[in-house]
Amino acid sequence: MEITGPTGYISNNQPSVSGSVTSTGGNITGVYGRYGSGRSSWMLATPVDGTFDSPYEEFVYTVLGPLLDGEHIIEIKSLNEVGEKDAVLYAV
Ligand SMILES: [Ca+2]
Repeated sequence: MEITGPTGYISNNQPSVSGSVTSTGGNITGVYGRYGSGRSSWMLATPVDGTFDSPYEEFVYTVLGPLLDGEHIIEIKSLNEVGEKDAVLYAV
């Protein structure tokens, strides 16, 4: 499974992370994001094509509320049918 997305600093206080996931272990069943030093609960990202149901999916994850200025970590994970997980961190 691979996750790609933007890197670097952005100026939006309510950032979105977008990217794509390719699974070699069956269909993708979900892509989730969370953020913050205490880590919010995992929230389902939005599938660009409407449903997480195939081996390749594009997603968009937007944080729930505005972030304070400064550096924040957004964590993205994906799950597939055989239970494999992958995760990546973004600094914004
Ligand atoms: Ca799909």
